[in-house]
Amino acid sequence: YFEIHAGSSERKWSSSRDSFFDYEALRSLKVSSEIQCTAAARSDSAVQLVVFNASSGLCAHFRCRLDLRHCRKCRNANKGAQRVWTAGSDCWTTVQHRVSGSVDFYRNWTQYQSEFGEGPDGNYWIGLNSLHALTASGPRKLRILMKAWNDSEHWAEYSSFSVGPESDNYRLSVSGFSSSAGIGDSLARSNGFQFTTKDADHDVQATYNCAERFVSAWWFSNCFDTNPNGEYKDSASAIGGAPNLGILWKYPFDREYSLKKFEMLIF
Ligand SMILES: [Ca+2]
Repeated sequence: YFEIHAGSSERKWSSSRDSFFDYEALRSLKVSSEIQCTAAARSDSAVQLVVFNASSGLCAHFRCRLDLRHCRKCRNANKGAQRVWTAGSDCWTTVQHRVSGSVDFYRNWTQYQSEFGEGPDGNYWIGLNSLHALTASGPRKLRILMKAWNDSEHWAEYSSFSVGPESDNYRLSVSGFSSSAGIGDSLARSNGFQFTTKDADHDVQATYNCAERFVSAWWFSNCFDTNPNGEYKDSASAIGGAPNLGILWKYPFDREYSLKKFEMLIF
């Protein structure tokens, strides 16, 4: 027996081609229609995705992995993915992503102003001009997803994120930190600082260029507690090498640990 309510308090479900990667199964049940499948999810706010198989009558409910409230990523098409329904039509836009060493991130100012890489599913940078444009009308949420070499996954979130204009060298404003267990605020040290590349030193380290010394490009102060655009290290060299080189998030990984995967998304 399922009660179906229409009304403003009910969550809206949108058809989607999301892959299941960011979700984990909560339960499955037998129902007779997709409407019943979504209605059955109504009382459980953790459910963020539903799948209904019309031939078997099987309805499955999924929630976001990592205890996130909302995990849907903006993607043009996940070709081949099953047709599913997700709660709401909003999604998180990937602005930076590291998954391997196949794209060089040690680039100059002009290159960092624009998009480069393999697209949001691969190694990717959306570009400083886009970051400014996306946050110019008001701050957005920033979410950071991290995967360590033991395959544990972690997140950090900032309730307010914005990037200034080119005339102010894309100054970063970030605040409102929260995170999964054990993750500390490693971006605070970059708050209020301009962007620096190897050919454009806007950091506050007087004797050298932080981007040049740490083979990266970032909102450096003197210099950083996180270095997402550092060199990608493979499993053999990611842990225990020279400090400050690699994809760092200091709290709690510290400065001799380069993460396996790193992704920044805004909402
Ligand atoms: Ca400097």
